Amino acid sequence: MRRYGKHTDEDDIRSRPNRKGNRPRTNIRPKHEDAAEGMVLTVDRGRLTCLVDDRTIMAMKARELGRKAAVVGDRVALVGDLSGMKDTLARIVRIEERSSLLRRTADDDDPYERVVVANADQLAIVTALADPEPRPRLIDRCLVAAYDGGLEPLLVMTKSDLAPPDKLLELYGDLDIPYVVTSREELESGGAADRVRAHLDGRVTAFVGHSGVGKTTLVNALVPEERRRTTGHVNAVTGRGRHTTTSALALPLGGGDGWVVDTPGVRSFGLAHIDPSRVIHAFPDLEPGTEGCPRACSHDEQDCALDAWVEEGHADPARLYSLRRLLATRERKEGD
Ligand SMILES: Nc1nc2c(ncn2[C@@H]2O[C@H](COP(=O)(O)OP(=O)(O)OP(=O)(O)O)[C@@H](O)[C@H]2O)c(=O)[nH]1
Ligand SMILES: [Mg+2]
Ligand SMILES: [Zn+2]
Repeated sequence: MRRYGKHTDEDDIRSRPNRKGNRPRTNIRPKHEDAAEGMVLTVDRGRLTCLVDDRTIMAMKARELGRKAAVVGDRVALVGDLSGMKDTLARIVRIEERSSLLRRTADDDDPYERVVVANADQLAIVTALADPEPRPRLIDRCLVAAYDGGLEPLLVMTKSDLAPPDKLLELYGDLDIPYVVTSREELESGGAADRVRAHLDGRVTAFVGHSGVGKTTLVNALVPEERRRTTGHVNAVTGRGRHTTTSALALPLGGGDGWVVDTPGVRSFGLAHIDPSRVIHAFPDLEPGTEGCPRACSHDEQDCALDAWVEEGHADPARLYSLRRLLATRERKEGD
């Protein structure tokens, strides 16, 4: 996997301008060839906090980027004041190509697409076993968004001190998706962080889920306090005195070389941007069976070839059931 920010070899960045001697001579200088490489840690009203080498600097988007917006996890090229000193502002002149993109819409009719995070390789779908109640349809939607965006899913079930995980495990235990169950007690002993961390090392993991499921609690258990402090993130305090996350924030994992991205709680995970025909790509074990399907088969209709194919024993029937459930959830309007 690619290393970001802190893990980037500084010498590598500094020596880059010298390397142009190896390239054929040309009079056309690439724009901003002396720009520094950085990673977007958080975005707050047009101000982006970026990690450049070991410094946290504030930046804004340069006019030349037009309507293109940088999001958390983006690798960007920065010019201008890169000192990171108070009241300085660098300019982001380029957004590098993204390896993945987690997107959602507020609901399925919403044409406005929100990019949640760029360049994550894993999506931790966090669900509380109680308070708030688990919402399987929201989980299914997050799964579709993960597969569609090129992220591997991880299920995290929190608050097992309040309710047992049995029902959810019945639904998701056999889907070949890694999962972790955590409790208040294990949070305090450090056991929860250890078991989640085992899935995070060397990867960029975005934590998503309904508000109050325990995403920030978990992220805080995974990232040592001094690392959290450097980004100076401020969370809003709700009327009930609870802290709720208001913007996505990338943090370097403690005791490993991965990244975790905490995100604000969502009510729904709209999939308006996702073409249902792409959902099948999340099921490589079923995909060969679609060869016998009628043209433009939804894979959720009478003539779909998958039923016969699975009956012949080419794939686990539970997988077809799972595909159909995801396709059906895509059609529903409600997020829960
Ligand atoms: N009983 C119990 N409570 C937990 C557990 N994990 C988190 N909590 C509590 O759940 C509440 C919400 O936790 P947060 O971490 O703020 O939830 P969040 O998912 O970040 O919420 P948003 O930022 O609003 O999306 C807090 O009061 C936590 O102390 C758990 O395993 N068991
Ligand atoms: Mg939070
Ligand atoms: Zn089909």
